[in-house]
Amino acid sequence: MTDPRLEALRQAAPDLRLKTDPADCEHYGRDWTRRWTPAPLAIALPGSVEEVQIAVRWANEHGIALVPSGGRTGLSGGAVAANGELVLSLERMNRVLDFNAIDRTLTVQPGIPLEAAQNAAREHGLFYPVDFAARGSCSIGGNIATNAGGIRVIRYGNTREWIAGLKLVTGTGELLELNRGLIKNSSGYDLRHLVIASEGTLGVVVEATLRLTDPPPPTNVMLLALPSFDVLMKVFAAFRERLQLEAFEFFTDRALHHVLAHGAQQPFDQVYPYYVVTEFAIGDEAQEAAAMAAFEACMENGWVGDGVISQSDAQAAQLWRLREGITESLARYKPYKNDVSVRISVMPMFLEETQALLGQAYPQFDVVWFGHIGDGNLHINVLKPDDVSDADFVGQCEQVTKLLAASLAKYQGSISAEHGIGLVKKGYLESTRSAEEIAVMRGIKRVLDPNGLMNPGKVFD
Ligand code: 2HG
Ligand code: ZN
Repeated sequence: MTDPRLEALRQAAPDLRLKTDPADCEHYGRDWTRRWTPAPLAIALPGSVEEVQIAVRWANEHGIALVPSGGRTGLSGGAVAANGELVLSLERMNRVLDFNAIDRTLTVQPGIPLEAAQNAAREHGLFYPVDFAARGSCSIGGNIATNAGGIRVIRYGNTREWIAGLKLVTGTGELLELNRGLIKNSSGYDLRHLVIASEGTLGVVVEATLRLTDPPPPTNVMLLALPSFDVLMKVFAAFRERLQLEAFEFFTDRALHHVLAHGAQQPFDQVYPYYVVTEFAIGDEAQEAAAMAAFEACMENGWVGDGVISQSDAQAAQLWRLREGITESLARYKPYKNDVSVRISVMPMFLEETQALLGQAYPQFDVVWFGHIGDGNLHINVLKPDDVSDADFVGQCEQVTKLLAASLAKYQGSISAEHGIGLVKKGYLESTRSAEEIAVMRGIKRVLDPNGLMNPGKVFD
């Protein structure tokens, strides 16, 4: 290693692992977006909070930008390092530090995968409810950075709800301990919540205390086939009214087509244009009867054309695979992704308008819709045809996203429901946040990161 700046870092922290191999730079320099060419200066893998602090102080001394890095399963370019940054991978800091049965908390290092944290909670008879398909590879630090949502938000809320406390190394290398696991704390600004969803722009999360809850009741999973789009919110209302919903997810026949092509099993003999996977509590007979009543009401109204209810855990997993396998089944088409949200009450109007907009704007592209409809969150994946160049494709999709952003501004929605702004959505931040709000965000960043070294260029310039 010849770069004198890296030599200085090695001397300051002899146990800090540094990687500069082109293959490592490629691997650690990007997330699931494939738009940017990774070009970091190097990768640092700290093993302790002190090493993170040393790296941050070193970055300030040498004016080098830092990109905090978790599982890099992000979809907005938040963990991309394409400009000579030092990637600070937290993957070695992946342990459970403490379980407190009385507080019902689990304290973890940021590099722990979501699934490992879920399993640790389960081993103690408790439940960490944030959940989504990337659970095996994403990290808790990354979940905090984006305020990750997923498939159980309808019941449990986003990551934010489950962070009882966290430790942050700021952009100047100070260690802040935020909220300390307290349930009640009215002692001024709650800086913990500023850090959640800040996408590594305010500092590096080096520890998190997760709140745990009771394990969920026994549940059933139902797959519903819908004859048209406009009945979707009616089906949702019918189920929500009667059942304690743990999840309510929708996808289109195009989504199903790709998941089936990827190895999943065909659920119905007939093809329907829209589908819903819903999971709900069946703790007692009354709840089971309510589930059947919701289903029958939808059938009678013609809102549902067919349905299947899981008879075993294996069948439940099979039904879930139809929804959870979508992102992976689309990856080879380099999809352009929108991740938008509006309030549930305006969802029917917004969906109608968006469907018309996208139908006109993308007549030639395969557009796949799915998402957490019960949370007002829609994922739109536009698939790149093989014969269109990356640049042309992104250019066309950006034009449509401008129109979508205008519609979101009208409905007071968000250009990023759960994936973050990163690099991908920063051009549309103004559709979701006022100029005054963005100015306040910039001011906050200046306080915690005065030299602008923490994940620069992400969220805003
Ligand atoms: C999901 O809900 C994820 O499956 C990924 O948020 C969404 O790939 C996407 O657009
Ligand atoms: Zn999602």
